[in-house]
Amino acid sequence: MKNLTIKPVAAMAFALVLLGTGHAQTTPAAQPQLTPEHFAQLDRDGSGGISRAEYEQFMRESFQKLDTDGNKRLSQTEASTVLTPEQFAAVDKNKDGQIALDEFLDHVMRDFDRYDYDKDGVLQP
Ligand SMILES: [Ca+2]
Ligand SMILES: [Ca+2]
Ligand SMILES: [Ca+2]
Repeated sequence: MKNLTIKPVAAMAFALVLLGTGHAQTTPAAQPQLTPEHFAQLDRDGSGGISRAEYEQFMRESFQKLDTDGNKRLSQTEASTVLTPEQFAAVDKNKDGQIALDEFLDHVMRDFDRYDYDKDGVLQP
């Protein structure tokens, strides 16, 4: 086992910002730190782990919060609090300059799978 780092969860940048604890405005590329408090907010049912469903639900809500004009797409401006231009380009698969919900979920759920080391569908603290 080499990977002993405690969850450098990239997508958690979204979470931290939307939980109001991040400082992504000034340091969007900074490695987010998932504290027990953040974890507890994502773990809706208090099971001690973050399931795919809990994660997806949170990310859907996050998307809606970021989408300030409600057009179901994130512009660079709307996403600027959580994504660097490079990250935005990576999520914007079809390169139309907007992040649609499916592009967003595709990206964050891939992160979920990446950090779910034991592949049991749940992120443990
Ligand atoms: Ca849970
Ligand atoms: Ca929008
Ligand atoms: Ca797009």
